[in-house]
Parts: sequence; structure tokens; C-alpha cells
Amino acid sequence: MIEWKTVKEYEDITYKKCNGVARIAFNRPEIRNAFRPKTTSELYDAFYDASEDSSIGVVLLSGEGPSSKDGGWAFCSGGDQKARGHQGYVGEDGRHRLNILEVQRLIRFMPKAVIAVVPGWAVGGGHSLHVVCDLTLASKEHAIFKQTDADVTSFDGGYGSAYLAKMVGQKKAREIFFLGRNYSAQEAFDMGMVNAVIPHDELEDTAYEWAQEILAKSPTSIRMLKFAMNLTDDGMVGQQVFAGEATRLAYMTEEAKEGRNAFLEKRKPDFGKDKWIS
Ligand code: S0N
Repeated sequence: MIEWKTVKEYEDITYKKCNGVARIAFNRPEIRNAFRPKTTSELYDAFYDASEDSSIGVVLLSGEGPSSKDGGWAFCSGGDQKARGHQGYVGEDGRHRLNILEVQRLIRFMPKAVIAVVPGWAVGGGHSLHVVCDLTLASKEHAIFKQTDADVTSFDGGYGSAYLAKMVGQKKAREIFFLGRNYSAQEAFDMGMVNAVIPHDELEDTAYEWAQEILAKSPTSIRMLKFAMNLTDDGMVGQQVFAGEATRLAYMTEEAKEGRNAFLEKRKPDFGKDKWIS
């Protein structure tokens, strides 16, 4: 039984938690859950909270719906075109921002699994967000994957495209971006960018079940595996994130305690003679 508890009230998103799972969802269904700078700031705030909360092991990213206007479902349709100025997307403070990329990095580098739960359209920057999530579950009836970046000259040249190409292959990724066609959940599954196609009515429950399966695993293993799989695509930053976890493990050893204590006690450290294990 899922009993979501609202963590914090936002304007553009919803944020709930239940039994080790956080659920963050776009909440602008009338415009297919497009994001403006306010939305991305709220997303960042919620993701940061989920990342910091040691009781949370899995985050679900989804979209509220359906639209009260026409009953349509959306995960996210990317940048709100009404919020576009001459240098990008304009916030309430009048400043142009590219802050969806900060949200992408937080999803990518947080030491927890993030599952995109796609109940409808995943388009433009919304498509890129599902790509950067660790797993994607899609509604059989309503999910549609589409890249419109080249239609509106607001394109993701990072994870949304280059990482997508690693996922589905270069030819397919170029087709997705250059032609901007619609792909069903099944087609997205067949090309390797969706983990499972789920009947719409069962989507949320299934996502929660997947999260519970992950939560039963060793947290250290999950974070090390996520960062190990990121590493080869993320260059020196990938190495930094992975190596940070190695350092964390090293801090837990007797050697680390001896190094710290020797410094504080103003003596030479004694790491022992039989510690050079192969
Ligand atoms: C999603 C689509 C395919 C749905 O089509 P459908 O079902 O026919 O519905 P519509 O009638 O078109 O839409 C219903 C209502 O929703 C509004 N709406 C939909 N999407 C948006 C949107 N993105 N912005 C604003 N409004 C939207 C419609 O206008 C309609 O409203 P009414 O009823 O009042 O007319 C279809 O809607 C569609 O194609 N939408 C546009 C998708 C799109 O082009 N998105 C932008 C793509 N680019 C990005 O997202 C870039 C992201 C980005 O921000 C970024 C990336 C990399 C580096 C930096 C950045 C950065 O700038 O931060």
C-alpha cells in the first residue's frame, strides 16, 4: 500500500515520500508539463532534498495528469516556449537561465537510483530528462517519445543527445533528433531507451515496486555501480564522483584512523607491516 506524504508544497511540481522512495512530478499538465526557470529551481530543491535524505534510496520522476483541458498525459514537454527570451528561458527575476542542466547533473551524480516514470509525452528537454535518469518505465497506452529540439532551436547537445546515442546507437539517435518523429513506448523499449512498457493504470504501482526491489539491495553497491557505469562517459568528473566514494570507503579503515590520529597526536603514523595486501 503506497501512502505518499507531501514533503513540501511547490507551485510547478509535487514532491512526496513513502517508505524510502521519493516521488517528484511536474505539475503543469495543461501545457504538457513544460518547465520554466521556476520549475527547474523547484526540481533542483526537491532533488537536493532527496539526495541529502539518508532514508531515501530511490527517486521517481514523473508528470501529474491528465490535463483538465483535453485529458492528455505528459511526463514533460521540455522548456516552456512562452518563457523564452532572446538568451534562453527567462525567470521571474528577468534573468535568462539554463538551469535544467543543473537538474540533469544532480540526477546523474546523486548516489541513488532515479527512475523516469513516463505517463505520456516525453518531448524536447523532457525527453532528455528521461535519458539522464537511471531507468525509464513507460505507459503502454499514453507514453510518446519525441525530440523537437531542432524544431524550436532549443537543443540539448549533452546527455540528451550524445548520451542518447550511446544508448540507442548513433544512427537511431540522429534519426530521433533530425526527424523529430513520435515513438511509442514499445518502439522506445525496442531501441533500448525504456526498461519496461507498463499498462497505464499500473505504472505508478510498478515504479514503486521496482523502487522497493532496489531498496532491498546494498546501498553501497548501488551507488558504486551507478558511478562505475557513469564513469566512462563522464570523463574526469565521472572519475571524481566515483573516486569520492572510494575515498569515503577508505575513511572507514583502520589506516585512515591511524593517519588522522597520528597527525593530531603529533607523531609518525604506524600503518603496520602486513597491510600491503595484493
Ligand atoms: C508535447 C507536444 C508534442 C504535445 O502535442 P499535443 O498533444 O498535440 O498538445 P498541444 O496542443 O500541442 O499542447 C497542449 C497545450 O500545451 C502547450 N504546450 C505544450 N508544450 C509546450 C511547451 N514546451 N511550452 C509551452 N507550451 C507548451 C501548447 O501550447 C498547448 O497550449 P494551448 O492549449 O494553450 O494552445 C507539443 O505540445 C509540442 O511539440 N510541444 C513543444 C515541445 C518543445 O518544442 N519543447 C522545447 C524543446 N526544447 C527544450 O526543451 C530545450 C530544453 C532546455 O531548456 C535546454 C536544453 C539544453 C541546454 C539548455 C537548455 C536550457 O535552455 O535550459
